[in-house]
Order: sequence, then C-alpha cells, then structure tokens
Amino acid sequence: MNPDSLVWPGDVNNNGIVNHTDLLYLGASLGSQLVERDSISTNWEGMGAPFNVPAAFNNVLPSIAFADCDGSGFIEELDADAIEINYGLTHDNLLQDEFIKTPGLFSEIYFPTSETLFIEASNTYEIDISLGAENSIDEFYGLSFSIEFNTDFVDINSVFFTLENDWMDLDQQGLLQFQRINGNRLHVAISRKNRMSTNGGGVIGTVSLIIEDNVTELNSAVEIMGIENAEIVNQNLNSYQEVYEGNFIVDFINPIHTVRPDNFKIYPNPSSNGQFLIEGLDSYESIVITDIMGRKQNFIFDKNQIQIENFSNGIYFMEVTTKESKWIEKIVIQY
Ligand SMILES: [Ca+2]
Ligand SMILES: [Ca+2]
Repeated sequence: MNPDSLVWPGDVNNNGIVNHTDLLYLGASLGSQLVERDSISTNWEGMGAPFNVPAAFNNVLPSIAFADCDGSGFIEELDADAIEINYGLTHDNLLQDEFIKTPGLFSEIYFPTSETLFIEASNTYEIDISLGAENSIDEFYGLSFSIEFNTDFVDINSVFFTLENDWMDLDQQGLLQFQRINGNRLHVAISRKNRMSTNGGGVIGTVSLIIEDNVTELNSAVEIMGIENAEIVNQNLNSYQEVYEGNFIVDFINPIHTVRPDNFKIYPNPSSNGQFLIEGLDSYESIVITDIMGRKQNFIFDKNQIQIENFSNGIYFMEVTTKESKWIEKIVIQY
C-alpha cells in the first residue's frame, strides 16, 4: 500500500494516479467535514492531513481524508477541480482502482442504436450510450467507463460525451461529471451528489464523433469504438460484479443496398423463449445473429421460424443479407 499519511490532491483513492475513477470516490464522500489542512492547495505534492477521521467508505477502501483534495476541511464539489488539474499525474506505487464487487449483480453498457450503420465520412454523429435496460439498475450512485476509439476511422479530437441526466438525476440534485481524452480513449465518470442511490437504467448520454474522410472506399464492417473498464457503484462504493461492455460497428457498405424490405416482419420482439417468427423473407444469402458483444450465436432457421440456441436475456442483432438488400434487426429476448 501507499504511504497513507499524505494526500496527493486529486488522487482520491490514493492508488498512485489521478484519473476519472477518483470522481466516484469523491462523489461518495461529498459533504463530509474534516479538519482544515495546514496548507490549502491543489499543488501536486504530498500534503500532511488529519487522519483521525471516519476510516473509509467501508473497511477496505481508503480513508475519505484523501477526498479533501484542496485541504479546506470539507469535502465538496470544488475538490473535483484537483482531478482536472492533476489528471494523469502519479506518485508512489500504482495500484488498481478497487471496488467491493457485489456477487450476482450484472449489467451492461452498450450502444443501443446500432441500426445507425451507414455512416458518411466527415459527418458528425451522436450515438446513444445505455446502461442496462430501463429500470434494471438498483442502487445507482456512480458510473465510470472508458471508450477506446479506432482512430483510423474516428477523429479523436472530435469526440465528446454529453450527459443525459434524466434517470440518474430524477430528484434533480445535480451530478458530478468528468471526461478526458487520453490517447485514443475517452474516460468518463459520473456521480450523484447526495450520498443516496437511485434506481433506473437506460440512456445515460451520447458520444459525438466525426468519421474521418478517408473511409469512403471501404466495403466492410468495422468496429469504431468499444467500451471498457465500466464500473457501476452504489453510495457505499459497492460495485456490480460484472458489466458487459458493448462496441459500435459501422458498416461502410453502399447505403442503397441497406433497405429492409417493406413486407419483412419479425415477431414477437421481445421474445420470451428465443423463438422468432419471420414473414417476408422468401430467400436469403446469409443470416448472422450476434449478441451485443459481437459474439455469433447459434440458431436454427426452419419454416420462417428462428430459434436461438443457448440464449439468455438481452439484446441481439440479426444481420440479414439477400440478393437485393442487407440490413440489421435488433431483437430482444426477455423472459
Ligand atoms: Ca486515483
Ligand atoms: Ca475541500
């Protein structure tokens, strides 16, 4: 462990580096009263601090004393400035960001509008990001994640996350948020502020990006971004056991051939048993079904009926190719 007698302003979890994840630790201790430090400053140096304070968020995580970044004696929103100022700086030994995982809690963070497949170069796109399905998240307090971009196709300088705070801030307490581009990644953290979790789920915001103008010759599907290192925490910084992380695939095929035939139907959607009925598909060249992680699924297609094998609850994408067209259906299994 790092020497716990010094506060490095912005490294709220004292793991040796200032990054977006520190915002979650700060959000969880907002409003706490400590003792004013001798030196009130966010300069990057180890500061002596009063450590006779309530130990931690729980017995495993570091003392909340590290959250008073500026030494004012009070843990407040202003302390987040130190994360901005000292972002990326390191001290002592680098340790993993750590949360206490809650067994059995699973969710997913993904791009729900994967229908937006046919993208033109040089245009700006705003692509939704969702956290779970609506009302699937219990005890939400904060979220951190990163998105890795394929910079062959995305102008990294154009990337920006816009928060949509509807369900995360239903009680209108306001949210702390942080974002930073570093290399080919965007790092984002969001935290509630009143030390009370909420329930919800669904869209959390949009990623804006510009597609590079060198992609018009392509004739294939390309992953342009993928989410990684997602953590969902409650007000005690207990985290989900696992958060499945989606990617966004763009098909640069000529949009003329991307129209779903008018008479095509797939139902019921959602399906409760992995079985879907299909109308309006007299012949086809291929059908590929993937989950939101892009993993191919086995299925049986027989007499206008598709049965996905070994399915679980979630969103799937079915790519249908016929002589005339190619398109993608979003299908959902919910039981
Ligand atoms: Ca840190
Ligand atoms: Ca402070």
